[in-house]
Amino acid sequence: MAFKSKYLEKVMKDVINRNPGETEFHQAVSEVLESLEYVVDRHPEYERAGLIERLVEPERVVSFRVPWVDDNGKVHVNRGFRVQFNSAIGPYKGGLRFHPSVYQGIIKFLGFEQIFKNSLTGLPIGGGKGGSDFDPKGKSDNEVMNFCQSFMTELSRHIGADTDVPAGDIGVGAREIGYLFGQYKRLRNEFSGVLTGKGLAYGGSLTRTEATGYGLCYFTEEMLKASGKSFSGATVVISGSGNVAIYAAEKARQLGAKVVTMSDSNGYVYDPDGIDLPLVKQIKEVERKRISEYVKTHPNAKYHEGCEGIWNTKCDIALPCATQNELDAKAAKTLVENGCIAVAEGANMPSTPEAVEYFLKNGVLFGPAKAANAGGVATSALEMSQNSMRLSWSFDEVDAKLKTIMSGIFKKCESAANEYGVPGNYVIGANIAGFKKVADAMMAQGIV
Ligand code: NDP
Ligand code: 2IT
Repeated sequence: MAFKSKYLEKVMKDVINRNPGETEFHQAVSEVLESLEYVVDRHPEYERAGLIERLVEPERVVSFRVPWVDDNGKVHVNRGFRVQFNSAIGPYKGGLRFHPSVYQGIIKFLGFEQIFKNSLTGLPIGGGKGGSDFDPKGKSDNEVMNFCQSFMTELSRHIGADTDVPAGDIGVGAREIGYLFGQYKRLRNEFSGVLTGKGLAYGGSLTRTEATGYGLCYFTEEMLKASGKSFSGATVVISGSGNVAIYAAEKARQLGAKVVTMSDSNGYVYDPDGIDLPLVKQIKEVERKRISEYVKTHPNAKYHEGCEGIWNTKCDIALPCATQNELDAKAAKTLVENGCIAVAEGANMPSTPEAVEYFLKNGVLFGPAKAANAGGVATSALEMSQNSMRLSWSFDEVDAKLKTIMSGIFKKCESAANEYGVPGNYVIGANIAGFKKVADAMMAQGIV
């Protein structure tokens, strides 16, 4: 992590010293600051205004106790977070993650990434993220409801339709959003668009469920098209089997590709005939079971324990859609050796910095998370628009807007990369394009 700019070097050092142990947060900041080397040289006014120092310090961090009672009457205590990172261009916006690995460093990395992602969408949303170390796996619906109600009882003090609008992420889907929304409405006596990803019966938007996965494929298709390639006839490896993975697989197939893998945190399935998506939806969305169930009805498919082996599968396109740092340098090398031409990140920060560097050095088309997976939050912003208007758009209307937004994001990444002399480097392109709008707004609003 050697910076040419003394200013950025100092900011990075301070981030490490002031946020001890938050390694994922350090990683996310370091990746953005590396791209900003290109910008700070041209804009000395940023240093005078302490702009980068302010950007890396959340506007507000809320951490709270979440007590809840299980079905046997036993009391549990989890920890809840909401990091309101940056509101320069709109109300804080970003998901909630419920997973045992959650601690402040994870929520801060996600909230920091969200600032630039949300800016890239072109819509008026600031950056935030929240969550808890609660594990919904193996809990009854009643236990999940008890937890969500307790979590919202505190969170409701800090959010609002014009202040901060949470949504889903790992472990938070339609069920959890429903319980959270119900509790907010009850506490505030207010029916508002305070959460997105809501059910269609109570203010949700069509296409939101599909949006991150579909958007990922729209972005990837644009990236492929710019190099004269496409999804058509391609073999695709997808990791994860949650919301993002499932709808990425659905769209990749619609675009003519064959998806051969899906995974969960226990292992992965390889199906040479192409993944049977209705079955995956049944196992994961309806029954909430493990992906290993898949092979019980598909004798041609093979289940492998452990997740790392998934990247040894020969493919043209890889879409990591599970979690952070799931794809390392060794995996990147294997993918390249096996002829992979494109990687686009459905998950947030799934590739390690070394893997990203390897892809870029070896001419792999690389779509970074904050651009490639922005379709989810963009459609959340469309849900907010519909809530404000008290109207609902059709599936096709929202899908068409999503497609336009994703191709707009690709163009922003492409042209920023060209402008700064690194054509094809969409990592630098996304970071700079996302940063600029936020920086302009922060400069205009004074020292706040
Ligand atoms: P889900 O909870 O629906 O699915 C998560 C999937 O990833 C599951 O298959 C899960 O397996 C797997 N997974 C989770 N943690 C790990 C881990 N530590 N190691 C291996 N596999 C793991 O979440 P989403 O699909 O919503 O989110 C997936 C990724 O996409 C995350 O990085 C999220 O931040 C990102 N994202 C989500 C958006 C959204 O709209 N939902 C928008 C943009 C990005 P298991 O069931 O075993 O836990
Ligand atoms: O990482 C993400 O962009 C999300 N989890 C979606 C956030 C949102 O507000 O829809």
